[in-house]
Amino acid sequence: MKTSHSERIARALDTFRIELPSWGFSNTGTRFGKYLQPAAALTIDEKFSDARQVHQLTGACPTLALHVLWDLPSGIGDVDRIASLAASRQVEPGSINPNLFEDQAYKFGSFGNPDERVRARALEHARDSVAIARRLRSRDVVLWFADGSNYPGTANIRQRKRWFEENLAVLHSDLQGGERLLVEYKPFEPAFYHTDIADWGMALAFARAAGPRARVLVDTGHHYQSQNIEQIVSWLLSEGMLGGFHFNDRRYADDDLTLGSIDPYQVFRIFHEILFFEWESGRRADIAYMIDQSHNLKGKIEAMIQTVGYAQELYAKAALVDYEALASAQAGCRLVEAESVLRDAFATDVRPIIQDWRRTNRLPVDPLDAFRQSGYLERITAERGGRTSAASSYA
Ligand code: PSV
Ligand code: MN
Repeated sequence: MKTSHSERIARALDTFRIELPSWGFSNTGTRFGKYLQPAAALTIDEKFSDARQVHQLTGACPTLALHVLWDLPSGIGDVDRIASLAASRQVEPGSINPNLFEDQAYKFGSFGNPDERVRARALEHARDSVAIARRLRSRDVVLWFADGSNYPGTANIRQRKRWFEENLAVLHSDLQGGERLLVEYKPFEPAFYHTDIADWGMALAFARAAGPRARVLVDTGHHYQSQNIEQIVSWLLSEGMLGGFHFNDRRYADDDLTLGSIDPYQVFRIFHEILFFEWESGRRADIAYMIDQSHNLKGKIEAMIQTVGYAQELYAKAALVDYEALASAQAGCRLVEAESVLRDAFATDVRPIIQDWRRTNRLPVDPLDAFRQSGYLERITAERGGRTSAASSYA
């Protein structure tokens, strides 16, 4: 007997977790400036507190990604404070993100900098980040490099690749047990001629060169227009090298728009490839799902709650794909039938089933409405609103 839609969705949502980014709760902007929000979090305590709201209302976000420079400015010296904040807010520290791009020393790169002293300094910061992750019992260190160049001929691309490989191998040798390095790629910004890890192939090569505990991280905003992201996902799954996601949507480039707000079908297709892989292989893909969005105009906590809801919806739709029917239609080259299997799942209105799942799990049926009714926003706006400081980070 086939499992019902409700059972399939409940099984999918019971295990679906998505990490929140600490930087998503603070004031951010574009290179043209910031519009400050009175309720934005300025301190790490406030970021944990806001993350807790999102987790309590959605039940899906037990961890908060931390950016070392922004959240642990004293590095390892901040670990005890973070650990006790996390315990009191009941949100665990999530992935640890070294910052290898804001210091003036990194003007011409970090791991790829021609100056050996800068490469050593960048490595030291990354190693500190591994130590921080261990102390906080965080599994993943996420490496994103702004390294690259703006003009042809100005950088020795092959030499920089070797320098990256050297530092990554040393960093990897620090890892123990289940600890992982996730290598993120991005083809543009802040460098506009070449970036040292421009695409998934380069990230894969670096992850492999680093060692067995390294994987690739796919940030959905870090692709060229119309790139087939779900194919990249399938390949990384098949290679056993997909470590995690930074989810966001985009219209043009790395726009940090709400997941699924522009192209929900693409997010569905990504989730489908993962769940199809799990069905075929009979095992769960070990993937860290994370949000990487900084909202300039939307209320930050509302935007996160909305994002988690969209993620759950699209994941639930993907869980409805009839794999037997799909596999059979694919094998028989019945194209219209195969495509329709996906379209049928995508077209299903899963919202009532998700509401039931929330009821069963003693969660608010409408998390956004519950947030608006809770008075939390009014309270933090009053408490935080008097501050004029713009001392928060860009993302
Ligand atoms: C870079 O665009 C990125 O996607 C990296 O993941 C950073 O850690 C994050 O955004 C915040 O700047
Ligand atoms: Mn990212």
